[in-house]
Amino acid sequence: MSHTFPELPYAYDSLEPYIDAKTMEVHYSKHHRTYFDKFISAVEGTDLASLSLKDIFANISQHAPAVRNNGGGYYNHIVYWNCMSPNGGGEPQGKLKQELLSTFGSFDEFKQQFAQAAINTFGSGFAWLIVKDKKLVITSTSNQDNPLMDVAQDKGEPILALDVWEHAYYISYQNRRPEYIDAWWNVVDWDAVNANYEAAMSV
Ligand code: MN3
Repeated sequence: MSHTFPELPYAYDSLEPYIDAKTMEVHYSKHHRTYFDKFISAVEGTDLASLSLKDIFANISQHAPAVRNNGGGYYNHIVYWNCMSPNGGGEPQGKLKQELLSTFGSFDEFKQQFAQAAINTFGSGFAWLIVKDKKLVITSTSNQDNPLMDVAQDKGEPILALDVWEHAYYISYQNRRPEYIDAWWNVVDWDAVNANYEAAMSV
């Protein structure tokens, strides 16, 4: 298993005005890059070097904090980047839309519950939409944990990630996390989330 640092799938300034270019540049080229580099250092020369991230996460409680924190940071940001697009926003279509409606009653109700989970995440962490036992579940994790980890309260396959670390929004929004979340809906790439959903359901 070889790990690579992924390209950002769009330009730093392409999510403006919702997420500013400076935030994206620092977040991707500094924060994400550092998680990746430290993850590689933590697993290099160990038995973990040949394992997939998912296999590592499945037993994360048995590994060093550096693997948990940096492996999580490496993976979580990939999901977060890939769920956003300059052409995002609007509403989901396809099978995901049907499942969101049957689980939450309406798209607005889903958005409210997801935003609340993100707002209520104490300190640094992520809000997630996951597929757990073929059902959609909203959950959140602290620091760089994620729902693939054996330590997670709700375990499942992540299909949508929202980074609520202050580094994700502080330049534009300072302490106003709810404003960042409101803006973020405008860049969510529902086609990508729907694809994640269909992939998770076909496992
Ligand atoms: Mn981050």
